[in-house]
Amino acid sequence: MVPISPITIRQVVLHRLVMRLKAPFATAFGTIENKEFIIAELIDEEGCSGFGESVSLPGPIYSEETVTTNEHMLRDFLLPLLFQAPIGHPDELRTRFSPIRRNPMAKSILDCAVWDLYAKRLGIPLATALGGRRKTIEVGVSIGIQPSAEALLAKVKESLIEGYKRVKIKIRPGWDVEPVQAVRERYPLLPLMADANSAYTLEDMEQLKKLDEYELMMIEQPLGYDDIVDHARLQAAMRTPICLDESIHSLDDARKAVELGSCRIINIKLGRVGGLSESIRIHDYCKRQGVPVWCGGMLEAGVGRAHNIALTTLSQFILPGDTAASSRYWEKDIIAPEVTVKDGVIEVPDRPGIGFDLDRKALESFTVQRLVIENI
Ligand code: OSB
Ligand code: MG
Repeated sequence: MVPISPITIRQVVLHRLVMRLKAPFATAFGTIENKEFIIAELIDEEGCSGFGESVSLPGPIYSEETVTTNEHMLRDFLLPLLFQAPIGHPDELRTRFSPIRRNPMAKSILDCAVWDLYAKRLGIPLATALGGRRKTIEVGVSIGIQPSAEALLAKVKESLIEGYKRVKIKIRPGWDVEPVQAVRERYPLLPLMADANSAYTLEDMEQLKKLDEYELMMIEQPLGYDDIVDHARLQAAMRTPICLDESIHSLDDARKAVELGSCRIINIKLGRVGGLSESIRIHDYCKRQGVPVWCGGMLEAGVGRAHNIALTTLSQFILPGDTAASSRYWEKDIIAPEVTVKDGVIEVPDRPGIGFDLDRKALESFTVQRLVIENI
């Protein structure tokens, strides 16, 4: 690869958007109706723009970060560090941001935008810059908690008609065996999994073990959002593989969870782990250990979706991810073209960077605030 000259960020625009989901998304931690997020646009000395999208929710209900804490971290801590010196390679941000404790979702916004800019300056797709080889990626759907088994079966049917081949359903105490059994009875061979979003404790062990009967691909994050100890006890008692989502924020977390036997599969969400550089480190470790990974989602708009697609081209992403089509969530997305899925497959764009253009008119129409920050 031809080396590039170091990147100097001249200006950053923080676009804050609110987009209404086509349908409310219900999980064990609450229901999401509107997606509120930041698109960070980093403009370099050549006038080239890189984009990153925040994945935190308006409230601290999935993790402790929120859209407003992300904005605070960006303005008061992370952007001053970004402006300090030119960037030779996106990886350098990991050390540059290391004095700032946690706040991975805030860091990830800039990490993703710098990776986009870096790939654009090299004139190559982001996927290629990350070391990904796949030209297509496989994806599934995540179906929120439904009012009844019939309603759930209708949603599953709809997804299969759209061509998706893997289905994840959200569960919680009182809505676990019934929905899993209903879907499994109707579709005996469907690749099916359940996501509990931390709604259980070890006291629920017997109930969780009942799920072993239904040949699930995995059960995602059954226990505490910050736990890897109880999960190891549960995994030892269950046949179904446990996949960790909420508990994994870094390569170290992943290593400790694998060493303890807390999970057999890892969901990598680039926001939750601080960006693409840390995602690659976790990916590479899991590949060495033979632990399958897949790319999780946070109901992203187009920019976040594009980063997820690029990440999923890495070789250890051997299980379908949650990056479904734009039209599953949005009447209108902020990128052109929108993300489309055919037979459960997304074609990886071959244009430089994230490979999708921002639809400036759409971006404008969802923007509720714009902050322009100069590097002086
Ligand atoms: O736990 O994977 C999760 C959405 C918001 C917050 C957490 C999660 C989810 C999803 C949806 O499951 C994934 C998606 O379709 O983007
Ligand atoms: Mg999850």
